[in-house]
Amino acid sequence: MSQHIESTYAIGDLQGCLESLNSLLTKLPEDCRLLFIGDLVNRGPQSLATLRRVKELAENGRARVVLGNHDLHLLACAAGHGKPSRKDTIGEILDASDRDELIDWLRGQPLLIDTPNMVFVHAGIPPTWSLKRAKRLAKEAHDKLSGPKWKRYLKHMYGNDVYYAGIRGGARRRAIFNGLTRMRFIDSNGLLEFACKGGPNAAPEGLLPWFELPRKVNKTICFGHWSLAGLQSSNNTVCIDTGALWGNKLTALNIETMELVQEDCPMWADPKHFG
Ligand SMILES: [Mn+2]
Repeated sequence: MSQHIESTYAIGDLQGCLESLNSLLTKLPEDCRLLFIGDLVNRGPQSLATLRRVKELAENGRARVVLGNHDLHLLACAAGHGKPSRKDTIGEILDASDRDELIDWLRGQPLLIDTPNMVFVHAGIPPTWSLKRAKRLAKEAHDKLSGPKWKRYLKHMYGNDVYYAGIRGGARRRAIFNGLTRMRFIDSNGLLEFACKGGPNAAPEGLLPWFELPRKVNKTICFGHWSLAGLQSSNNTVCIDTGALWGNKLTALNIETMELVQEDCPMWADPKHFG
């Protein structure tokens, strides 16, 4: 007898848009599983309540999460490295009574989830990385973040380092974070470029969206992070960040059938200002 298996929906970047999430969930099957593609918080209106909600869904066994760059930024601030900027909306989390539970839960989440048909990661997988390398580096960062020395690991998190064999120390962790959670454009030498925040069609001279380069990973990569790439499936990738934050849509993708369910969202920020 075949067992009933609940369907799974991957959900795009929330960035604190709790009402949009709640509305979207009413359109999905009640028993479905959820997989959040990262950037649960920041820039949007309800970062604290959103984080509490996703944590609750995860602890009820209904949701899984991969970490995004904004989630890592929150963890770095919680670790005492850096402060929220003027546009950030994570201050309410840092001030919350349940801050420690929220932060400890968040830092225990992975940077990559691999399934038989698809691999899930916030920004993508650099074209020169094999799936084995991506999983090994994601696990390395996850082990550090979920371990006792996590605060030290998040020191000096920002910098444009790119992975190479033998890379060590701060450059190594930055290369992992950059490759999995920040990457958009890439040059012909495989170097990542972070200054340009336009859409894929706004590529500066000599740069291409990472997903247009020949790649070592054969499996479909589902990612978020690049709302100006919008909902698109090209070259065996699918981007599900569709700009919930800036008045476009929050997207759920059924990862077995590729059915899409979307929610129209109010505008909270200018798309050029979210990084
Ligand atoms: Mn992001």
